[in-house]
Amino acid sequence: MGIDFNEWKNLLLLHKLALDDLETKINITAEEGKLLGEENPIEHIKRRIKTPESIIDKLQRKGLLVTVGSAEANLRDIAGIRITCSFVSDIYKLYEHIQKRADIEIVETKDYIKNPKPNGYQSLHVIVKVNLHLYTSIQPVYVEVQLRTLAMDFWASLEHKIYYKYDRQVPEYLTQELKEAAESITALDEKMKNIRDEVEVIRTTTDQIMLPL
Ligand code: 0O2
Repeated sequence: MGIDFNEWKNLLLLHKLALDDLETKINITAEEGKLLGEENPIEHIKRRIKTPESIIDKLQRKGLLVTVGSAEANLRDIAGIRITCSFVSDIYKLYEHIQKRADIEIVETKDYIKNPKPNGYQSLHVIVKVNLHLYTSIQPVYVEVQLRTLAMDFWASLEHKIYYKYDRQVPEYLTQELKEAAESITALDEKMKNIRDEVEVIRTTTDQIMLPL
């Protein structure tokens, strides 16, 4: 039986609007940071809305009722936003900011940076609830926010391609290599942080020397 796209249209539209809303909030924060002379913690933002096929697939995998109502009640990642940062510290800085905001409610946090998945996957996952102010009502909508570094993103996108290329049955030697690559990613993130800290020390020392007496 085919999918009745009309049935899903409203659900997907709500999630699109929630993404618009959240992305604007995050961009305002980044712009404000620039005004205050801070470095922008965000490298880039990507967003996606699950297709009806992928929503149905997930409901079936979880043994849930395959209806629009069931998707709305049970899934919290129909809308997803991925924020890529240069440094791990930027991720936690943004996370703290989201925690403090009164207009975004954090519902669940999964820290795969402090506790990577067994395959090496790293990211900070945060399910948030935004209240969408519509004409006639205020509609709560869930969005999955994934925060990761550029290096983590590089790893995850390659792993994702390999996972689907091998139809979820990745050969053991590749799994092992991906795990090793994930360890290198952690080491690289740490090294980049140290370089940034060193540059920061030089910059503040130079600023002090340049200060008029
Ligand atoms: P897509 O195409 O990105 O939307 P749940 O959502 O609770 O049923 P789970 O696994 O507990 O399932 O959720 P979790 O851990 O928060 O991960 C959900 C999303 O994180 C995935 O979405 C991926 O985007 C990403 N992710 C999680 N684990 C991995 C991994 O091992 N490798 C890569 N590359 N990405 C991962 P979707 O819906 O699977 O896919």
